[in-house]
Amino acid sequence: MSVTSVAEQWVEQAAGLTRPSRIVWSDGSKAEYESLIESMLKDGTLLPLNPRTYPNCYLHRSHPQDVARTEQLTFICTRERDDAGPNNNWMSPEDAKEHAGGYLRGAMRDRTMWVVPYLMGPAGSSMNRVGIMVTDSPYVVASMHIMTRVGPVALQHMRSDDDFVAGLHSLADLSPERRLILHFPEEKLIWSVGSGYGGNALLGKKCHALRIGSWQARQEGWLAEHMLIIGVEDPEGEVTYLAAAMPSASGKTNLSMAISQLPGWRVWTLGDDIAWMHVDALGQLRAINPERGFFGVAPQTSERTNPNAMAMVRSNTIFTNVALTPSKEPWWEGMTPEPPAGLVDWQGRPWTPGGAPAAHANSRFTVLAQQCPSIAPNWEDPEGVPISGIVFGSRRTRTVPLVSEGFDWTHGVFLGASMTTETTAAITGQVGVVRCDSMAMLPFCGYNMADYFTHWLDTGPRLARPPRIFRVNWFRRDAEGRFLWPGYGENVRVLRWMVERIRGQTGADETPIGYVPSAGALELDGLDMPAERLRETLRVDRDEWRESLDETDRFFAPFGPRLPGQITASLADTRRRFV
Ligand code: OXD
Ligand code: MN
Repeated sequence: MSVTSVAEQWVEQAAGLTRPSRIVWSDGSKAEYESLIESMLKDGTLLPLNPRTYPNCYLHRSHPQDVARTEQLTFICTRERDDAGPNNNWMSPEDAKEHAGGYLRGAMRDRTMWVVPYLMGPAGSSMNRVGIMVTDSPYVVASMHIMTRVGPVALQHMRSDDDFVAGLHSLADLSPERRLILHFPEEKLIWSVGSGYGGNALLGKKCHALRIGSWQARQEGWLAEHMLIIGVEDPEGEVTYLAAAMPSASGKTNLSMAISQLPGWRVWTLGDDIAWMHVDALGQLRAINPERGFFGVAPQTSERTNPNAMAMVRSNTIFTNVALTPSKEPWWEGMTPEPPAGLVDWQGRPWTPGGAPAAHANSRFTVLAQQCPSIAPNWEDPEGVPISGIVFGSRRTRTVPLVSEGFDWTHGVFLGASMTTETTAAITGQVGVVRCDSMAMLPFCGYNMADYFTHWLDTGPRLARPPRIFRVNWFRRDAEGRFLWPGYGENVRVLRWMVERIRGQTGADETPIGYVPSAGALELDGLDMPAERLRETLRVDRDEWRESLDETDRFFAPFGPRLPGQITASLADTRRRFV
């Protein structure tokens, strides 16, 4: 299929507003990528890294005030305010367009407007979706090449003339005062102005695959989730697929690429951030990764925490806001125990140890998924993979045990809805502030989250064998503040317990919050884990939980009567079980 008249009209409209000097349709080819890189090297948007040790790798330094997602400037623009819900900032579509229209009018004057048709999901899959974005940022076009499938392949997958999510992106003047990230789910439309940062500007990712995607998923009966996808292979070679939601800074990318410390077991990577999940004709939940690459956080990635990621970023990678060594290699906090001498910080200034971090805390790498040594051979299977377990992560010093399993689908949805995370000193200066982040979707759900919980609850009965739902917390600490569980590759021991639960092969003890592994059920061979310490990692404490359930109650309150009765009932049942 060639460009449709609807798409052409939309591009004309976008050009009419932004007035570019030139319009170029992106073809997604290698030659196009190379010429984008060349032009960015010429104008200083990219710096070359050491071609011997980091071939085809580049460093991009963003505007210092444009380094992260800006949730306060992100809006869901539905006709009815309640459809966006208390979980979103809301603006009426008219106000939003008037406001942002002012920033966008003439914003591409003397610039090239790239038209980027992109496909989210593997070619040939009934679960994939098309977007067409326009942008005046070559960095965004090159990054879209890595993160999505760009070019004719996208247009070929349109199922009708208007079967695409339209995205208008302009850097404009990059001013935070004139920045807005707007979603119009009723029009399948995104407007993003004033930011070149990935989460704001690579429109396929958070804007399309999660915010507009979650809206479409509810209408069409599927799930668009902020989840990694992994395959856990047992010693006999059988693979069980899991999807997992984790709040930020909870080791999601690390888990998706974990190297098993448990002999005979291995983890296959299918995705590190987003899962689109559909119920197939047999009632099986199946997941695809809509993305083609990883846009991962660099700091704390190391040979110890994630050797697969370290290997995959050694070539063909765009780094953003990392520090630079004198031999033109990237560096970030946590990469090596000691910083190398002579670093230049993320803003290009000579760096002195002991001051501000050399790499920005949200510095990133952008790289094709196929470069990951643990990428699953079937990660682009158009049919997706069958999901047997769903995992909700918490980051909590106290209260939440290492692992537990929900009683059933409804209880599992409650576990996801009441997911919590704790801020660290690095984030707020105040340790231990507990926040609710339902299904890790709080910043990404494109509609009222009460309706999102209802949609999850409604999905259960459509499944022949609903996946088991688990909750994990790798971050519980002892009285001295030490982590109780070693984490990283040892987390595979927990994954193994999940797989054995799914297969009905292992035991569990019932607690008020769900099932926890019974004595001996977690494989601990080779691990220094005295019985007392294990008990502490799995302990369910009545007083801690009562406090936590009060927090959950406070989080649910703004949703009012729209909150599904089953969620309220699950909370009340949990309270009752603690009496
Ligand atoms: C991400 C995020 O970049 O969740 O994946 O912010
Ligand atoms: Mn994410």
